[in-house]
Amino acid sequence: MYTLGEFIIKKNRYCFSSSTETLLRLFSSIKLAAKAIHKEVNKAGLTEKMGDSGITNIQGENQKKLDEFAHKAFIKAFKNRNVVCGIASEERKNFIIIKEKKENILKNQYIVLIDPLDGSSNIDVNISIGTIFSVYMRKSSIKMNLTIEDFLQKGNQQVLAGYIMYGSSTILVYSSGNGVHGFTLDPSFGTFYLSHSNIIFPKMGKIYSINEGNSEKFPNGIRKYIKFCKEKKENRPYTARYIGSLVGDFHRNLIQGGIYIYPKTDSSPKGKLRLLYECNPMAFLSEQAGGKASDGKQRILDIEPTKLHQRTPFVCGPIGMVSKLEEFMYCEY
Ligand code: AHM
Ligand code: MG
Repeated sequence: MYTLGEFIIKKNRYCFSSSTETLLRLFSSIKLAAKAIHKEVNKAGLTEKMGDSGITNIQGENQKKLDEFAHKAFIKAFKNRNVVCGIASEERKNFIIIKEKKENILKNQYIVLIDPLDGSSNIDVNISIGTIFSVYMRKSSIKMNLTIEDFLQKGNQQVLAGYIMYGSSTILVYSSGNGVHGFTLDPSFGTFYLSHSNIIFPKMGKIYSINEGNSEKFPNGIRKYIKFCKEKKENRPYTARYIGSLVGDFHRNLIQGGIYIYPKTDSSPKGKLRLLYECNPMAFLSEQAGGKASDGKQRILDIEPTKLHQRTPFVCGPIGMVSKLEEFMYCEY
């Protein structure tokens, strides 16, 4: 059984844009924060960690205590590891600059965008939640201060993306551009072991995941696609499965074969999910797993970001399923 570190050294070193050591240092931070969150999530009901923190975040949503805990865990873990120079988090309006000693500036060239605890409305009811992360090289010169442009890069520039799912077990799934690999945490050793190598979407799935309660507010193309999913023809009807936790819904669809859809609605004309730290990393993983991700019309990874907390409609899954949905969307225009 490979540990995550062994896997990176032995199998995955050639696909990352920088050195193996850099990738290991990035993962050393990610693993540390993930284990701290795993521990807190697992005893949340006993430690007064459930409920609201009393803060409203930039999204205008009530922040949960565990949202804030997870945010701080990642910031702490990335500090002092000489690898990351800036972080943007769902939980903060502005990006955070990580200052390092002068002699280390050359090493600190990575930008991280993160949703520390996604699906946090599920925390208080013991349902799976997750962390989503996305990593880029900084664009600005190391002699200059970081700028917003360092964070507003297209998804196709990502060098690393992944998620951690705190579910029936805690699993870390990532891609650095050479397939998608999953590692399950053995809590007794505190070690992530390779459990899913080279994950590929099943060609045609049978699951559709969407918050159908909003269907009256969906574009016509989406409503017609849902109707199509329910028809008794070929390999349909599909099965509806929706957790309301992007990481959980994505992970199940990746393993079992299914499409995830969060469209725009009349009340949220830009959709709900955030491009930079929710959709881009999931889109990168989708493509690396042989699938597809779009906003219904355009490839997610080609969208030019204009704002840190920008939203977008989002669809991802096996190529055949996503392309079919796009056909319904095109018919509208
Ligand atoms: P969050 O980042 O505030 O947790 O919101 C994102 C979550 C996704 O995990 C999930 O897929 C979606 O919001 C669920 O939204 P809804 O309750 O509108 O279906
Ligand atoms: Mg989120």
